[in-house]
Amino acid sequence: MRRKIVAGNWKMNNTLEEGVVLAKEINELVEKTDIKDVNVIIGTPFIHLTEVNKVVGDKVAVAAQNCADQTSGAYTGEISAPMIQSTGSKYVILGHSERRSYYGETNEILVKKVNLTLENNLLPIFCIGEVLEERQAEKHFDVVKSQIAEGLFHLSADDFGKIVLAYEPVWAIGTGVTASSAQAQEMHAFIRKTLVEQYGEEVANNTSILYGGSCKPSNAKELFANADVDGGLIGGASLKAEDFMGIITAF
Ligand code: 3PY
Repeated sequence: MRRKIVAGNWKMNNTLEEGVVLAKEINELVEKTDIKDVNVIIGTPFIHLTEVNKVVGDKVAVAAQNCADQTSGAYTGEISAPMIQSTGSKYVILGHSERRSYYGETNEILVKKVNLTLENNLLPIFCIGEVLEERQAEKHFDVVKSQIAEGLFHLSADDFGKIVLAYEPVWAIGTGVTASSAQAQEMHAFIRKTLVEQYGEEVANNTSILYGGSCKPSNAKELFANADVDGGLIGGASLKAEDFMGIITAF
């Protein structure tokens, strides 16, 4: 059975103090609400990981938003998977479109990051998605398929089983534009079919595929009602505890 997941992506927001306050607020709301079987994750900047892990209970897991493509050594400014693991975090968001486009993250680099994440007992939330021009040129299915194949299909079925996928159409990130519920379902179903072809029905049916890109309390219900949408990777709306809860309770 695949898991329902709502993961926040705080991006580069919040001082350490602000982040701890927000994490406490989210944790409190999650603890007092009957959220049934939804896995809640908060993806914080690196500086928050240790402190946020101290203030959340076992209903909230913590994710880093990136990791280095090396384990240790002379890589000034980088944070490695073993370092993330030592903070008590469980997940690493990898391949977000902002990292792909602003920091030149290629599928080749992502293969190294995925491998290091898994080797260090962390679970990747692997982001994929097309830019507007690719959708307009009707290349969106090919783009997403090749991001998955080049970034992840070197994995054994066992390791692939640890991956959470997040489909984030780049044209919907930070723009206020959301993919329609039908567009999201169409792509998620395509992704699942791609996984069936590579790993078979069981692995494909057990993989959580999240939708990301301007997901908010007002549209989450409709998006999550789709058969192949297993939750969301949430940007701006994860920065306010009430909004984030509005999405967590939208299933
Ligand atoms: C967004 O919702 O804007 C995101 O990029 C989530 O990762």
